[in-house]
Amino acid sequence: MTLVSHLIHKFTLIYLAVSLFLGFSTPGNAAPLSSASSDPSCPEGMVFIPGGTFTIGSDTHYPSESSAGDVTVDSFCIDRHEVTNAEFRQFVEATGYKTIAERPLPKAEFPDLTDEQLQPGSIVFQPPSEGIQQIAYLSWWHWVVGANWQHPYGPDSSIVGKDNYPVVHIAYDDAVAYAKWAGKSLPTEAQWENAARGGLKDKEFSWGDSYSAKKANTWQGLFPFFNRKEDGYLGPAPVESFPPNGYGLYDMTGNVWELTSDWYRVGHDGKSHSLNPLGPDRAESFDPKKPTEGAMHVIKGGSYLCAKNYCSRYRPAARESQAPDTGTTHIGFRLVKNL
Ligand SMILES: [Ca+2]
Ligand SMILES: [Ca+2]
Repeated sequence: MTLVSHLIHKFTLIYLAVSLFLGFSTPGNAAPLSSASSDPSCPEGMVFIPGGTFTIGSDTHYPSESSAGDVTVDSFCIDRHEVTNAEFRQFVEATGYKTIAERPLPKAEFPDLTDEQLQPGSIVFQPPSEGIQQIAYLSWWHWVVGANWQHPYGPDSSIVGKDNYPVVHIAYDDAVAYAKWAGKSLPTEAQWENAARGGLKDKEFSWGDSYSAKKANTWQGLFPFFNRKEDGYLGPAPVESFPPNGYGLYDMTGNVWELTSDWYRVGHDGKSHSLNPLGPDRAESFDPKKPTEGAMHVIKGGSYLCAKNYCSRYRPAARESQAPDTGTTHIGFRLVKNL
């Protein structure tokens, strides 16, 4: 059973199965390894990331991030910011592409659903009503008919005036279609994490060792009830609203989660000392927190919904799993060009 069918059947969202415990702080003590430079082989809007060895994962946070190990990646180029609504619109206008959220659910895959339930839609974050202080686990996610990249919160919402916001409600195949059109690819998890670390070694965050609301768009306060909005944003922010990391990349922490090409399994076992590591094969992809959902991809970086009390995944090592057929209001992507 996929996520979508599960949602529609149960009317309760099981989406990001996240841990409720806090993230732990791990002081690092190393200096920057190197800094990125412009490179003529990188297209406009992309940043050159020098190849090298870095430590992927963490042994002091969520179990899904261990075992940490040294891996090596070749040089590559990566988008300076998350793919924006304006950029995605160019692709749609050039190709006529319809995202998965804009297509009716296939009857063959969901034979038990009525025509009404097969209507196009996507998964939207809806916070509890004001004053409510208890809520069922994960019940802040709702299937909304008519929600898609052009209408992020449903048919009455729009992205007019939001050209430079990250595109959302992008499922994996949508990102792959965009990448093919753009002549680029989705990053592997190793590429993404290396880029997110910004040349720092053994640091908890992409800027150093201490959390800061001023460094990235996350959630300050008790999720999902209270957001103090100390970073200025309740929802997504326009790309490049926060300082770049050491490689000149924006929003590698927070704003929206970013898809990678790796299939998900808990942990990094087997990757240590490898060159350009990939995730497991699709057949081996599994997340025990979501046992009915089959193979899933790794997403990275956390989002504007990540808070200290819940999903403290606004760190380069952090990772989550995401069903390939499903987007949400807080998942987007950026691309790489392999050299
Ligand atoms: Ca925020
Ligand atoms: Ca991001």
